[in-house]
Amino acid sequence: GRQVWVYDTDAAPLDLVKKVRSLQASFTSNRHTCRHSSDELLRLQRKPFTGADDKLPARSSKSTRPSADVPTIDKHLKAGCEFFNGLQADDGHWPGDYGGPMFLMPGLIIATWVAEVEDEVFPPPAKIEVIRYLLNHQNEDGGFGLHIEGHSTMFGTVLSYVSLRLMEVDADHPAAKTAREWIKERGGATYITSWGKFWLSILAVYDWRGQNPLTPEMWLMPYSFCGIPNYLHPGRFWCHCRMVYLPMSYLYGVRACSKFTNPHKWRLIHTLRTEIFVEAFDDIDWNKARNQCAKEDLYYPHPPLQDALWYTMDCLEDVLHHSFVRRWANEEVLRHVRYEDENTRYIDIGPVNKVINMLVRYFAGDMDGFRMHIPRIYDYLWVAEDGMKMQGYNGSQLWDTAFAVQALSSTGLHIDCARAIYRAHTYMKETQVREDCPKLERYYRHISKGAWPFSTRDHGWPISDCTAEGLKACLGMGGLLNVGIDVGMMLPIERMRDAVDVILSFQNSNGGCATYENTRSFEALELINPAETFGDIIVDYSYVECTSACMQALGAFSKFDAFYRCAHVASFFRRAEQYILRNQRDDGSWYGSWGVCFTYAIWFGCCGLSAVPRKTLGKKGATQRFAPQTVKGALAMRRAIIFLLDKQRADGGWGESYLSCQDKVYSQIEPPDAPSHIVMTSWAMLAMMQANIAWDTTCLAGVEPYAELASDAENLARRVPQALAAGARFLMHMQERNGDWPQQSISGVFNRNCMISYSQYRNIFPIWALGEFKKALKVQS
Ligand code: LAN
Repeated sequence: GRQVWVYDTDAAPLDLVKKVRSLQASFTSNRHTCRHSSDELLRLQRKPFTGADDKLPARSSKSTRPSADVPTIDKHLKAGCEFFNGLQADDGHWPGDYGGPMFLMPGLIIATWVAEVEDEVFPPPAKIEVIRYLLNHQNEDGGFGLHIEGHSTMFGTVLSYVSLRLMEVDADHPAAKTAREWIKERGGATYITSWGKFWLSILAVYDWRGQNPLTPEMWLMPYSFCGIPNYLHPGRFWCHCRMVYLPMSYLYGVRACSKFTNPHKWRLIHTLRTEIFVEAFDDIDWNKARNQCAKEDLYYPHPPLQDALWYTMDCLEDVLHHSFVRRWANEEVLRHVRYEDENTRYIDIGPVNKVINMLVRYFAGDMDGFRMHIPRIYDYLWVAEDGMKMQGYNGSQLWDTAFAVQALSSTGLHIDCARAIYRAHTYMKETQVREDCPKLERYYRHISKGAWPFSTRDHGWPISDCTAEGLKACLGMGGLLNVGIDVGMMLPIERMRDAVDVILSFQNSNGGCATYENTRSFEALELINPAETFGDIIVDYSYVECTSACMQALGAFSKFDAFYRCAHVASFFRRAEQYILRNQRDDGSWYGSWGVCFTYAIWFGCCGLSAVPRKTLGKKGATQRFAPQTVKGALAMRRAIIFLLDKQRADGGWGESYLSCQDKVYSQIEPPDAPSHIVMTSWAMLAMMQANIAWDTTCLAGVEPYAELASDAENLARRVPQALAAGARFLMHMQERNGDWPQQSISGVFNRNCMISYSQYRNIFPIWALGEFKKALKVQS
């Protein structure tokens, strides 16, 4: 699954050095035409893959849209699958762009520059693409966002500006000038968020005194004392949060910053110090700067309690910094950093700790460890039409492949897709994690044997819903035995049971599942979230998406092996269903934390509820009825469908804006007559079809307490198929002539406020929704 871009020198007769120079000096951004969501540019990227001529007729006008009948759908599905299967890599996964956040590339640029390996990591062709990327994502007002579609923020602008300058872009370059103006108009770089302050301190263009304490001593606290859990211990934080603050605390603890022997570099640092602040560097009041943050960046403002805490810690810092405890703490932190590096084969859990861990090894003088990091940098870099970016992970390989298998299987085009499915299955099998990491407790790790990660086996961190989707995809192979996948190739039952063990282990006391681990502390801890731009990062909470995926996997597994830990599975379902029901909003929707947004979560909500095994009441032969908890589920799904029906747009599709995620209120893509979103249309359709199947009204008619359900049934039974047909026609209408679908606005999210691209979704989900819709039509006829 490893994805590494290599520059093909034979294919580029250009004088690269000259080209870099010209980019640095005068290249004007083509941002107005080269946006992430531009259809035109994506076609440029995708064309070479297909080799096939146009398979579908030119896009028709609204009145003559493709009709939603089985032969037409089949034609579109065939074209869609052929195109999509052409993108599959030999090892069975679908490589793709997992960019979006804008604060990742600057971290890497600063780290490589400080550790003096920038020319090795960014040779001239890479440099061209990095500059292109940064310029392409500058906003019209001169600033840069937190992510590619976001409004300008101090965090994005200062870091991107500094990156351009480290890439030797001239200070007089129009992009640099406008960015600098943006920064200065808003009070200068002291208003950058705490993570920005961290990066600038490493670069020596900011003073560590202007940073709230990142005390490494927190790692010396006991995890629990006398059996009483210490809920403040970092080992109880969400793994992404703790793995970022871990190496940060080391670098803070030793006040790491660039020590240059190179006069050219020193000069640049001094120039930067004059460029990004409004006052002279030596006049900056660092104590005041500690808590400054631009209003554009503020998503989670510090509560006063937090400021009091940092103030106290800051007073303690003078003592701690020079004490033996600091050395002791740093050593402990270093052990954790090494453990993380080694157990992820130097990929590390994410793009932020990857780069900071690398710097820790550098500043600890461990040059062997540092060098081990270098080859794994490329796993994070991706080249697309907008340039070279640092991705949000080392890829989304397993996640996309698991969905792709389910989508392709739904089409019924088993012969056309046999090879792709077979190869994908191989990838799934290879990627399942086969063993736990060593010394789990010592390093606060959860079990991983049997789990699937999000990307590759080398990365290896187990995730609840990745395990669930992985297991679902592997189980689905059972239905494809007649198309070249024989029983011997199936994932062995012991390994499926390992996956079930992992899934069961993920359930929290509230019935839900979190992401990588169980919830280990309380929501109140969010009060000490110091990252102003992100929400809900301190604790690993339960999520509707993760819980639902686990329910679906267990549901699929229990059809296959009904007796394995069946009591535990039954109790899992009972509690998980309660969790999902409790988290439904009054309007019938669920809030989505990892995709945009309500549409995504409603899909999961409905799939989770419909996975609950149907218990029937009454004697054999008599009218069979749902067990009460399942009827509650049916009612909940009905409310969700009504919510979706209300949101359908005039063109037949659904289109939710990323603003839903940050505002937590449903918002439509603007303007109202803009085309709907193919991915959200697919999620909405999948949700409605899922709910419809599970919601078997005939069982309920005449059953007194549930009469409400049956009463409205006819009305819905008419509206839902119409809505589905309109959705299907919209999806087919939007398809490109070569079988691809256009890339539209961004559809992934994390920590409420930062968006992330899932570039395979535009093929996977329309195929899946059309596949299921075709099945539903066939059942009907
Ligand atoms: C991801 C990507 C996958 C995602 C799903 C599996 C889809 C989700 O259902 C559970 C959460 C998870 C695993 C997830 C969590 C947050 C991640 C790791 C990311 C969105 C990819 C990048 C992001 C990570 C936190 C980015 C680094 C930024 C920090 C604030 C540390």
